[in-house]
Amino acid sequence: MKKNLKCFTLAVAVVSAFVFSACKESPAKTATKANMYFGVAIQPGDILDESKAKLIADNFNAIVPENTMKMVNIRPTKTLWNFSDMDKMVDFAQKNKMMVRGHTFIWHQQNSTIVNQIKSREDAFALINENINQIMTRYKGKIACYDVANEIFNEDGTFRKSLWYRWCGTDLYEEAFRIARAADPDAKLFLNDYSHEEAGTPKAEAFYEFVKSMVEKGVPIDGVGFQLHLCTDYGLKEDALRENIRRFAALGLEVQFTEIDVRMKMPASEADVAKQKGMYETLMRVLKDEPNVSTYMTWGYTDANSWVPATFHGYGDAHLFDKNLKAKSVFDSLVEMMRN
Ligand code: 9MR
Repeated sequence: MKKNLKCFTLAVAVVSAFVFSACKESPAKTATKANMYFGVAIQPGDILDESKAKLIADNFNAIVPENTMKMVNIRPTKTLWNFSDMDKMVDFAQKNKMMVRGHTFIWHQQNSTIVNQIKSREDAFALINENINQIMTRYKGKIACYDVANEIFNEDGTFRKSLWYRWCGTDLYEEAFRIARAADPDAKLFLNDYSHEEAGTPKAEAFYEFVKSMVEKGVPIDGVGFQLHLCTDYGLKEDALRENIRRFAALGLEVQFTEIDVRMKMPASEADVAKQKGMYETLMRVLKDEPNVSTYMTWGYTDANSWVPATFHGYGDAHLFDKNLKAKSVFDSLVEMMRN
């Protein structure tokens, strides 16, 4: 009798575990149901490792190559195109029904040595034209949106004196959007930047005015990227963020949160951990409220492999999964917010 009871209890436990796991929806699915993109920047190794690939596919419904599509990697020399890592990422995304962001065509960093051969404005236009056409033709219908240009402003609101700007002024930026529109008319085209998310700063104002002028001239731009590399030391001014988002909405533009992370001074205090959670949550709440925001991309998923400590010495733990790839409570909270 006792043995029968034991068997019965065991059977009930097994069945309930099965039912529970069958019903438990993955965060990726939750995001899709919520009609939003919850994504992550990945590196080629992430999808070669089975357990990391599963973690990414289960928890996110969008990806962006952290470095793979940058010129230095995808076109290391004039005649050498290295599409293999990008192809793998795009295949991975297709298999798992994930959206892909393309990042990025025009930037002042991670260019290949081809740029040293630029001797004229025409050379600069020709190179960007080739790069955009090659990449967007190859991934037509598979990459949903692109950062056509990235980080073209300084903090004081002047244009960054990159090699692109020195050769072409702002003409190249605008032309790149036209080239991209022609290459894949269905892809959405973005201008992306950091520290311009809160209305009222010199950079935010200059960025907005430039984008407004593009819209007025009929340059084919669909939206703007707010990178949102945040730090608990500075917090986040929600009102100024919303004000900025709304003025882009008034121009008919989408805003995507493109590179979210929230770094903390290490070792992190309990207060900072709570503040970090609050900042991630604020962004999710803003996304849910503002109709022209539906993309929440995080810049890397784990503290084990992060660009943050190398760039901001003494800072870290900026991501949603810890060094052991365990989801932090902030991650669960974001999923809960997407669910409701
Ligand atoms: O995360 C990227 C890191 O691995 C690279 O070494 C670095 C090179 O500058 O670029 C990082 O990604 C940047 C992104 O492309 C644009 N916005 C800022 C990101 C963090 O620096």
